[in-house]
Amino acid sequence: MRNHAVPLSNNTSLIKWVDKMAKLTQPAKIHWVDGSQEEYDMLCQQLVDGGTFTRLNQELWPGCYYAKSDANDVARVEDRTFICSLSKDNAGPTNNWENPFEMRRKLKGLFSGSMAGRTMYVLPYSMGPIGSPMSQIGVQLTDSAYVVVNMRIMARIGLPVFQEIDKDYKRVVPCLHSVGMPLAPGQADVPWPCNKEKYIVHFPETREIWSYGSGYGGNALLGKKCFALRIASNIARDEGWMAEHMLILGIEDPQGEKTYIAAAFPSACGKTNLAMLIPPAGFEGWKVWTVGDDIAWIKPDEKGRLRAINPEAGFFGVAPGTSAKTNPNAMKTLASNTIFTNTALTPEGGVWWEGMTDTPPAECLDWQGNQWTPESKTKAAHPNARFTAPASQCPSIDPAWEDPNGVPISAFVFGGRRADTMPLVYQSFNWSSGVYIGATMGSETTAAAAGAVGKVRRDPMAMLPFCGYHMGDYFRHWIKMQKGLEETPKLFHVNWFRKDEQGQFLWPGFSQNMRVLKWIVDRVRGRALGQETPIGWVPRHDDITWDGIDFPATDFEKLQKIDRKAWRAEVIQHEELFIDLHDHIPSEIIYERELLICRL
Ligand code: TSX
Ligand code: MN
Repeated sequence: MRNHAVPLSNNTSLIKWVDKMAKLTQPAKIHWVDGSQEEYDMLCQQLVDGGTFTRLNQELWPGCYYAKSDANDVARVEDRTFICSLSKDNAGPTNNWENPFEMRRKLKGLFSGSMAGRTMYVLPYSMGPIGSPMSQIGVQLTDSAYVVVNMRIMARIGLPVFQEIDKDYKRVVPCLHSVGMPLAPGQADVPWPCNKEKYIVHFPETREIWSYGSGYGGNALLGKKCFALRIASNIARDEGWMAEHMLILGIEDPQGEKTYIAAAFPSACGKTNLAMLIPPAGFEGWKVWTVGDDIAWIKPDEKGRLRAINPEAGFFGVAPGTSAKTNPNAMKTLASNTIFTNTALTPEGGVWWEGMTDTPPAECLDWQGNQWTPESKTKAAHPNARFTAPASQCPSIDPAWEDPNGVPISAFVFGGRRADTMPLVYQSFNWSSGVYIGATMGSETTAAAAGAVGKVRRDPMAMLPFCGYHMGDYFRHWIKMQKGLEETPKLFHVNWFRKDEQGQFLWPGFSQNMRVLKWIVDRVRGRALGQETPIGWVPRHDDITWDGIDFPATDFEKLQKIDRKAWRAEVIQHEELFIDLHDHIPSEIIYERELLICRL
């Protein structure tokens, strides 16, 4: 077997940094990650032996593993997430900020000896296809084998990335990660090491990430939220491109013409379900292709058109609610070679979660390892239980999903969970009024999230927790992006969640959303008509294709109703967010608000 301690790169600054961080963190061993299947299998076996992983029944779930996290390490920790720019003003009021020099001092203390008794993995990764001009490279030093095997699914890792680094023309983003639980000599490990003190820290100017105390998801898989959104949003702003919290999908019509859209939704809106939509009856010959379900990097090409890549290679999806009914493509994607975290474990060695099947298993072990039956008062799976599954296994994965030049984007769609006010779909008048729509979007809180249920929480472009700089400057960057474009994507807003007076959903959602996607495609292609309203262009009943469903025009009117009274209240709420950001808000946004008020 290869000696894992031997560096797999000859980049001297990388080797020096690894040495320096090893001196700080004091690991027992260093392992340079080559990314091979053999290495993956070896690490998974090691995780099984250590009690972190349970190998699932290989007949039912080939290549799949199951992990339970510590109960204090189940989600991203926004209150422990910091943007440490030189000036506090650069981070803005929506991010936690600390002086970078003080933060560095604090982190050095925390990381000092933090990997004792453990292996430090040197994990190179590419966000985006290796060698793509739109890709970015990071190296994560981590003391978690769980992180390494998850990152192998979520990103391109290993030898080919070291080769890119050795070409020495791309800057590498250094990422240091420790679960923060050093082992004294002879001390036994636990299945899910972590620390109750957590720090997820970004240094935007030096493009560095330091993460301490957590092994879970976005806290620990640093390529995803930390790099591909928080650090990349800074790089993108400086270089004139966009790092967005968006799914990317392609809609193919019966003539084979393809239209790509990128869509931003806050959590609990079913982003992954939309990315993998299967058209309903009545849409024979139509096909939806998946490029990505979470993050889009978008850049103008030489023709002045925006093109997007999915920087990720896998789906880190919320398991509860995912089923053969809500998302058959996701179920097929996660049927093999998938890591499940915090779902329930069935007696036959399978996984289960709320919403997966109509009838729960008669008994299982819940996400904390306790006996669970359908009579239990608690949930079998944690509401934030996840699957880590390879994108390549998705039946609807787009043939161009790894195109190094990305796919051309014709429309941006914003959305939220709104019981009232917001119609099923509308189109902005132009770019700046669309940016206003994205900047003011919001979603009603569900039981899964903290805070009062049913209150609208503003989440501009679904980027509030992920923008690595001042949100007002981010709006300005959006406004600016139109300049220099030959073809401007059209901007839309959708709401699958409007309710009637009885509290019933007015729209069947899921595959039926195809009807909305088709209207969007028709608008982009200059085909469909619509109607002008104070908030934008909307479809009339006849502008939507209703083949295969009986959807009365009166119901459609309720779905699309623009209630001027509700909209006046809405516009006043917009102001609340803007007050926080006022000294950085671009004037276009202020003017758009005035125009909206005038039209109302
Ligand atoms: O993902 C959802 N989408 C997008 C699908 C492409 N969900 C689930 C959200 C939680 C993550 C939806 N829920 C959608 C939707 O379009 N719509 C709804 C609301 C809804 C729920 C159930 C029904 C109708 C609407 N109907 C029945 O249960 C029969
Ligand atoms: Mn996300």
